[in-house]
Amino acid sequence: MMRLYSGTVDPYSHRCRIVLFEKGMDFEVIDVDLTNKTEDLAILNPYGEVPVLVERDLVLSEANIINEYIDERFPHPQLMPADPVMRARARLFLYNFEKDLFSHIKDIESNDEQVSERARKVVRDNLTQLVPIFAKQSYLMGDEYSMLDVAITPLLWRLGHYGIELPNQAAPLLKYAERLFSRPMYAEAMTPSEKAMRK
Ligand SMILES: N[C@@H](CCC(=O)N[C@@H](CS)C(=O)NCC(=O)O)C(=O)O
Repeated sequence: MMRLYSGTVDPYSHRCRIVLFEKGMDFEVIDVDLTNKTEDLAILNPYGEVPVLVERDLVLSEANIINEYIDERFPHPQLMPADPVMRARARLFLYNFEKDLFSHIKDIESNDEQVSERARKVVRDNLTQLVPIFAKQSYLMGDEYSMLDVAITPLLWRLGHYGIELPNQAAPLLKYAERLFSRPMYAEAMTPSEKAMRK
């Protein structure tokens, strides 16, 4: 059985939990307290970060790498596109999400209000640039739910928690977020602390 070492409020672990629940497979989630890390996490991941996936002698870190592995191992429903061109585009998109959105989360959580406000603005502006996509399609890669939607969901769920307010023109993006949150397994994939982030 797969075991996922997961942070209870960590957006990257949240991504992996979403995929595990979307696939409807058997797995165990091990909550890791990042303020009091155990030795086994350091052994599994020298960077001391969650998420980590363990399956027999395979130990994987990095949320996107873990999620691609789960997707290939359990292909239904398939979350990465089958076509190589679309697959490459999806990977580039995932990379851009890290650079344009997720890499700013650390700064948003900074105690320096100037740093966090600057980071909030970058994320708000980069998210707003995605809005036109939803004029013609329901999800990021078209009309099918995909890995890109998985990847962005934890950020959209945390907008209020991070103090990010989107402009009125972003209404289609917020509607899209509601579509993501209303997926049948979505609530199951969250920890109690994540559920409490948004009422
Ligand atoms: N690039 C990694 C990022 C993972 C990451 O930053 N995890 C943080 C939690 S948000 C962590 O475990 N930090 C270790 C710590 O806080 O001690 C991924 O995509 O999985």
